[in-house]
Amino acid sequence: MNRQSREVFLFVNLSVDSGYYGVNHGIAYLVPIVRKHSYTASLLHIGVEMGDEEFRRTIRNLNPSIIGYSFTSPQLKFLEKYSKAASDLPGILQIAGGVGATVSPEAVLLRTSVDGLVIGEGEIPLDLLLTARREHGNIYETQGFCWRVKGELRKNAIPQFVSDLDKLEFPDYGLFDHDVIFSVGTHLSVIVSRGCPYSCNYCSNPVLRGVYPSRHGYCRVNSVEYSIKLLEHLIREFPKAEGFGFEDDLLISRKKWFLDFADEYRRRIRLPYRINVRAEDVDEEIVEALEKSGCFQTLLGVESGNEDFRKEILNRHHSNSELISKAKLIRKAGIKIFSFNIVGFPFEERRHLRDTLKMNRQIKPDDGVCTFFYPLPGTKLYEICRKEGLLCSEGRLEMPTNYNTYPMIPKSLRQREACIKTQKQLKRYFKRTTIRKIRRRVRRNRRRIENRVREYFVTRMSRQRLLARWTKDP
Ligand code: B12
Ligand code: SF4
Repeated sequence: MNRQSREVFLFVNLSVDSGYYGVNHGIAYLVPIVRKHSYTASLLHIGVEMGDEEFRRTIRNLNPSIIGYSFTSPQLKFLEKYSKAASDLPGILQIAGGVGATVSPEAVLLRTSVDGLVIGEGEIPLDLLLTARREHGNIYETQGFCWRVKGELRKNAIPQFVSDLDKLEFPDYGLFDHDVIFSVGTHLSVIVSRGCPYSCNYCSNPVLRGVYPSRHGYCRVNSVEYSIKLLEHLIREFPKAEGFGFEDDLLISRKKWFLDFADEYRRRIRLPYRINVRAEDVDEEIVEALEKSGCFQTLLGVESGNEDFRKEILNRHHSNSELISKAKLIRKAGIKIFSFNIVGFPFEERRHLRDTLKMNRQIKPDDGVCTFFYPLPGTKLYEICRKEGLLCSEGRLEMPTNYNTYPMIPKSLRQREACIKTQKQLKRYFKRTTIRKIRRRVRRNRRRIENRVREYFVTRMSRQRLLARWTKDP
C-alpha cells in the first residue's frame, strides 16, 4: 500500500437551510476520480449550520489531506465560514467547486480561505490536480483551477469539457446518507445530461456554458444504453427505489434521443418517474412516449404568466396559448403537472403577478411552487438589477439560503407585499388542488367500496333466490 492510499479526500456538501436536502450529483461524479488516485473518499453533508468548533473537531477526526467544498452561490457565506475555520489546521489543501465557484471565481477566492477552486466541470481539472500532487508537480499550474498564490490570484486556462459523457464512470452516491438519497420519498434522483439549450435571463445555465473556450457541443447527454445501464446499476445498488426523479435541465429537448430512451426505459426499467419539461418541447409524440414509459409527473416552468414580460425580461419565448395547450395535452394523457413560478422580478408589476395566478388557474396543475426571484451572479438579470440600482446590500442579499425567504428586488414596500400576497395565493391554490385531489380519491374509493358491497349483496341475494327456487322445485 503506498502513502497516498491512506490519504483522505473529504468532500463537504454545503446545503445549509437550502430547502432541499438531496444528493449532490457533482460530488457523486467526482468520487470515482478521487478513488482512481487511491484516496479514501469521505463526505460531510452540512444541511443544518454547525458551529466553527464543531466543524474543526469533525475535520480533525476525519483527518483529510484535501477538503473539496461543493456549493451554489447562496451558500457562499458558509464556504467563507467553514474554510476560515479550517484554515489553520495544518497540512490541509482546501479547494472548492460547483456552480457557486464557476460563476464568480475571483470574488470567492477573495472572500474565503480556500486555496483554489475549479471553474466549470470538475472531472478533468481534479484528475490533473491529483496527478500533479502524486508526481510532485506544480499544482498551481493545474488547468481549470483558479488559485490564490502568495496573495495573488492566478487563473489558469480552462480545459474543454468532457465531450463524451459515456467516458465518465458511473456516479457514486454511496457516501450520502440514506435519508439524503431518498429525500424525495422512495424516488432516486438522477442526472444523465449536462446543459440546457435555452438561455433564460435569471438562470445560471448560460453562464456555465460561457466559461469554456468553445461552447460548441456543450449540451450533452449520455447514450441511451449508458443511461439505462446507469439506472439498472442504481436499482441494484438501492433496491428500495420505487422510481426516479430526472433532475436534468431538459431531457425532452433532444426529441429523437428521448423517444429512443423512453422506449428502452419502458422495456427495461418500468418504474414511475418525474421529469422537467418546457412548453416548446412538448408535443403529442413526446407526451405519448412519456405516458407509455411511466412518467407520472412533469415539472413545468411557468415562471411568469404574462407573455410580454416573459419574453422581454425573462427571455422565454413561448406564448400563453402554447403553455395552456401543452399543459392540456399532458393532463389528457393522465400525467400530473407540477408548476414552477417565480415572483419578485425586476420591473414586475401587479398586473404581471395577477397574470401568473391566472395562468396557473388555466393550466390547472396538480401541485406547484412559487419562489421569490434571487439575482444569481453572472446572469443577465443580475446585471440589469445592478445597473438599475436594484440590488440590496450584500449582507441582505446573502440572508436567504433558498428562494423562499423573501422578495429581494422590489424597491417599494407595496410591491414587496404584492409579491408575498401572490405567493400566498398560489400556495393556497396548490393546497386546494391537493385537497380536491384527496377528496376525489376518497370519493372514488368510497364508490369502489360501495360497489363491492352492492356486488356482494346482489350475488348473495341471487344465490338465495336460486336456492329458494331449487328448494321449491320437486
Ligand atoms: C440537480 C440540481 C439541484 C438538486 C441537487 C443540487 C446539487 N447540489 O447537486 C437540488 C434539487 C437539491 C437543488 C437544489 C438547489 N438548487 Co439546484 N440545480 C440542479 C441542476 C438542475 C443540476 C445540477 C447538477 O446536478 N449538475 C450536474 C453535475 C454533474 O454538475 P455540478 O453539480 O455542477 O458539478 C460539477 C461541477 O460544478 C464541479 N464541482 C461541483 N462540486 C465540486 C466540488 C469540488 C471540490 C470540485 C473540484 C468540483 C466540483 O464538478 C462537478 C462534476 O463536473 C442545476 C442546473 C445546472 N445545469 O447546473 C441547478 C442549480 C445548480 N441549482 C441552483 C440553485 C440556486 C439551487 C437552490 C439554491 C434552489 C433553492 N433552494 O431554491 C438549491 C440549493 C441546493 C444547495 N445545496 O445549495 C442554481 C445554482 C445557481 C448558482 N449560481 O449557484 C442552478 C445552477 C440552477 C439555476 N437556476 O441557475 N438543485
Ligand atoms: S429552460 Fe430552465 S434550465 Fe434552461 S435556461 Fe431556462 S431556466 Fe435554465
